[in-house]
Parts: sequence; C-alpha cells; structure tokens
Amino acid sequence: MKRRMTVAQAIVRYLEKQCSGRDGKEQRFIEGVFGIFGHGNVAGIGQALEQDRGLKYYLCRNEQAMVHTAAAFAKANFRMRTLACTTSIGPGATNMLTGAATATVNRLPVLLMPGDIFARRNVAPVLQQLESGNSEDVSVNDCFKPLSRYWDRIQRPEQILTALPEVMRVLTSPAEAGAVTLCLPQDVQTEAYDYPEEFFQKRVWVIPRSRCDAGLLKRTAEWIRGAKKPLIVAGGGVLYSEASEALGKFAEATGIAVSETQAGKGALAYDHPQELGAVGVTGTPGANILAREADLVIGIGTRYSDFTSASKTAFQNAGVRFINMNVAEFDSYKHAALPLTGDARVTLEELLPLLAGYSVDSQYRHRVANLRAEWEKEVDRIYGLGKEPPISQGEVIGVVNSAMEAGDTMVCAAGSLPGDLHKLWRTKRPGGYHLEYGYSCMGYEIAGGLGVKMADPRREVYVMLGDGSYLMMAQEIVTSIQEGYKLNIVLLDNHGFSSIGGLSRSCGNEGMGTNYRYRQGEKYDGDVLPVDFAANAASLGASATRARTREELIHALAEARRQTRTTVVVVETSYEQRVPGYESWWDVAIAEVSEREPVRVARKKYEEARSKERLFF
Ligand SMILES: Cc1ncc(C[n+]2csc(CCOP(=O)(O)OP(=O)(O)O)c2C)c(N)n1
Ligand SMILES: [Mg+2]
Repeated sequence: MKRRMTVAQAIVRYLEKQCSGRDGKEQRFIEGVFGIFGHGNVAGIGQALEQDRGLKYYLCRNEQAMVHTAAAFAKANFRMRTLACTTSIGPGATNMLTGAATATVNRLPVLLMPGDIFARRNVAPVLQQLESGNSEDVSVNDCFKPLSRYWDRIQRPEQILTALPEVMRVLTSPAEAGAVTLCLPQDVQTEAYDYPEEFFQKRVWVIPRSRCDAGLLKRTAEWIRGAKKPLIVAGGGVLYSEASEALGKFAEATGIAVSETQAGKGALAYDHPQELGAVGVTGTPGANILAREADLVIGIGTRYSDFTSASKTAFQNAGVRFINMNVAEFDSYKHAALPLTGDARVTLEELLPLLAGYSVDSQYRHRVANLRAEWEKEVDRIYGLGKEPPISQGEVIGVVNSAMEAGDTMVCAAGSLPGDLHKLWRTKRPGGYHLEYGYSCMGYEIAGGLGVKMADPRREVYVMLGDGSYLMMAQEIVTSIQEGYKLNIVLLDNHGFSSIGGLSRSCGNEGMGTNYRYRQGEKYDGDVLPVDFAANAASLGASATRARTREELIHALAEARRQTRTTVVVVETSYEQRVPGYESWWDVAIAEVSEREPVRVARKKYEEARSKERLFF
C-alpha cells in the first residue's frame, strides 16, 4: 500500500507515530511542534500541520526561544520526550543556532527543521538566500553542522525514508542526544511522493539501560574497597537515567559522600545523610574539601566541565584515581578513568552487591555529618541576612525556596544566580532544580520555564532570572499566556550584570560595560536607567508586582501562587552583597601584561593558582 503525500505531510505523519520506551513505560516522543512561519515553511510544514492535527502546533515569539523551550521540555522529561521546531529559511533558521548549541552542549534532544533554499535552484537567489560564488550547495543552514548530533538536508522526497529513522535514533540515544537538524528546502517540502504505508506504523524507540563491562565492574569494586577517601560526583546523567533512588541506596549502604554538579543537583535530596551538595567552582566547603583530598572519585553521568573540576584544580590528592559511569564512552574515559560505559542506574544496582560488607570508616562518616551540619548553618545565615532594601540575592533565594512545594521546579540559567543557587538551593526531588549551565545562555530562563511547565502542567514552575537575562529574552511571557501555561517569574533587578562586573573586578579591572546606568562621558556611571520591569511584564499580559523587603516578597510569592496566569515579581537586589566562594577556583585568564597595577597583581595571583591545574594519566 502506498500513500501519496507531500514530504512535509509525511514528516508530520511519521513523527506522530514515534514513541520512546524504558522500564516498561511508553510515551509519544515528539509531543508537538513549535514554529514561526515564513515563505520557507508556511506552504510545506505549515500546510501539513494545519491539515494533520495529530501533531500539536504551538506558536512562539522567537525561534531561539522555542529551541530553549524544547530543550527544557526534554530535560524536564529526563530525555524521554521532546518537541520539534519549524522555521522559515534565513533569519528564522539562524535564530535557532544559539538554541541548537544550548541543547547539544547540554546533551538534550531537540528536533530542528529549518526551511532551506530551493533544491530546484532555478529561482535563486530567493529572498534571504546567502549566495556563494564557489558552490550552489551552500545555505545558512550549514552553520548548524557543528551544533548538531545529526544533520541532513532533504533534496528528494524519498530521502526521508532513510533520514527520519536516523533522526529518531540519534534523538533517543542517551549517548548521542543533542540537536538534530533536518533542513527542508522550501520546494521539496511541498513535493508529493508515494510513501509506503508501513513507514507510518507506530514505532517504539527503547532508550536502553546498557550495561558496562563485567570485568571492569569487578575491578571497580576492588578499587572502592581499597579507597580511604572516595567521593561521588553526581552529574546530569543520574537524573536522565532516573537513578536517584539507586544512588541514594548506594550512598547509604557504602557511606560514600555524594557531591553534585549543576546538572546533577537534586540527584539526592538536600537532607540525605550522604549529600554534600554542590561541587567545584560554585561548590560547598564540604564537597570541595573532600574532592581535594579524595583518593578515588566516582563520576556518575558527569562531563567534568571546568565548573565541576574547578578548572582541573579540584582533585589534588597525588594518587587520585577516577571511575566514570557514563552512557557516553567519550565521558567515561575522561581523567584517565576506569571507564564504566553504561547506564547509571543499572551500573549502580549491579555494583552494590559486589561491595557487600564494605563501608567507609566511622571517621569519614562523622566528617561528612559535621561538614553537612556546618553547611546547613551557613545556608541559614545567608537565607536570613536581613539586609535593608535592596535585599541580598541569597535571602531572595531562601524566600523563594521556602515558598515552593516539593513537586515544584525552579528554573535558571545565567548571571550570578546559578552559582548562588548551586550552593544554596535546598532541592527536594530530582528535577526540582533545573539549571541550564552547560551553555549558561542568557534568555533560556523564561523560554525554558515554559518547557518545564509543559512537561507537567500540574506543577508550579518558578523562573529566577536577572535583569540582564530578562532584557535579553522575555517575550515568551506572551506565549505562556496564550497557551495558558502559568509561570511564577522572580526577576532580580540589580541594574546590570553583577556577575560579570564582579568577575571584571576580580581580574583587576573596573567592571566596564556591566552597569545599566546613563552614560557620563567615557563611563556608564550616571543614574540608574529608568527601566520599569513590572510595567514591562504587565504590558505583555502578565500579572506583575514589585517587592522591596523580605515580607513584601513572601506576600508577593503567595499571591503569585494563587494566580492562574503568568506572574512576574520584581525584586531590587543589592549589586554588591555577594555569596562568597568556598574552597575553589576558576581559570579565567588574566592579561599577562598591563599598564594597570591591579591587573598585574591579579595576574600574579592567577599564575600561582594556575600552577595547581592537573592532568590525569
Ligand atoms: C547570551 C549570553 N550572552 C552573554 C553571556 C555572558 N554573561 C554571563 S552572565 C551575564 C550578565 C547577566 O546579567 P543579569 O541577568 O542581570 O544577572 P546578574 O549578573 O546581574 O546576576 C553575561 C553578560 C551569557 N551567559 N549569555
Ligand atoms: Mg543583573
């Protein structure tokens, strides 16, 4: 049986039928399609989506934002579901580049379908076409190649018969997941072909729980038994593998302490007895001290970004060895580790019986308990700073944390918030803490919050972001209102980029370009710019309020919870009052020569700190 359809109609029909499966659960993999139409997709994919309502269409305001929404949706679903994105050719397509990079860096599956220039070519150059004198096989969509885990351009209708299964294989592969880009020339989208009916059968893509090498697992048990100061570094892979319970049991049984990366935070609840919290540049003292001393680091689902490894200074024990559990072979070999290439949950479950009777010694257990207790005191101190307005960011974090219920999720991405949240946030369940910190992309926050809400509309989603991020991308508030997906947005207004201002000063400079103040001659040191964020949010349809004090913030958040539409609470926070760093360092290269004394001083300190960077063999 054949069915005559356009390429676009066939793509839509095919995607509708694809499911993911794991642990006996099965679900539709592509929940819907976000899109902005133009001449490059309106008559192709647009026509198909309008005629075939099996794949739900969502309208957004900006193509970059919709990719963030799709990635956040996938992250909140632990990569078991995602969304697709359709654009016109040219600027609509290239607007997705930043979203594609964000998704791929974070290993989150998203399907991008940018329109492309005519395959027929005779009408070139079409509106928005990039011309090239040395090839007719070039379009702006080639820019997606390094950002995509799979990239293809469909030049003939029958090519989708082999391309779409590849698209699905990569999207559902835990090791390969990232942006998948399927470029669709405007004319090809509308061409008809007799597609075999079987192509549109339901298909379940099982996301496997692959097992590592049995011999290496045995050796792992030997290494752990021989270790005096082991430490677990839990990354995003723990969450994607839904391995939190297995990790909790493993930590309890062995007594090995668990530290968490940004993507891995929430792997264990903050009050789990083995949980030491954040590790690395934005880590807690406990996690960082244990990391420094560790003779064995067990990395689970982590890619060891510089924030986790403190730019390769975190692990200072001369004899430190690594064991990495990771679905991606690439990551499992990092730091010359004993590679346990496989799924985190089954690996932990199979390892535990091999460690029967093993436990860390009582000194280690006491130390972990003490470090935990000291840290909780420090968090309480920062949560209760009690500064006059403008209040401190740490205190705002505490108030938002207390306003949330166990099932809710907090979303953030860039600025000074991620570092403070990583340290201070008390996470109650896996998925409750949603940080995009692979790309730390300003603008992800509200668009991402929308994806998190779509993943489970029953939960309250709290988006925390700075004034800089808000000004970069706030327009998806309109989408949240149009779709009826309510967000609780907390905007921390410190009149500029406090994170980068602080970084600039720590490098011996003066924070040029980091204040939202009027220009006065050479500098921006006039009055604060009169941006009215509450009025801005209200103009987009949100319910907006301002809060100056702790009490006003508590009240505003309670009000926001009662609202049924998106709310924005604007809090002015102190630019200077910072949460300190604890026992860590980050490599930001400082000018080797300068006319300025503070830069020379900073460079000297930098060179000393850098000498601690290690390679592992
Ligand atoms: C798209 C993008 N551009 C630039 C940066 C570099 N950057 C990181 S934080 C930051 C400032 C963020 O300002 P704001 O949201 O107000 O947060 P604050 O630093 O004040 O906490 C900048 C420019 C980035 N992460 N993302
Ligand atoms: Mg700011």
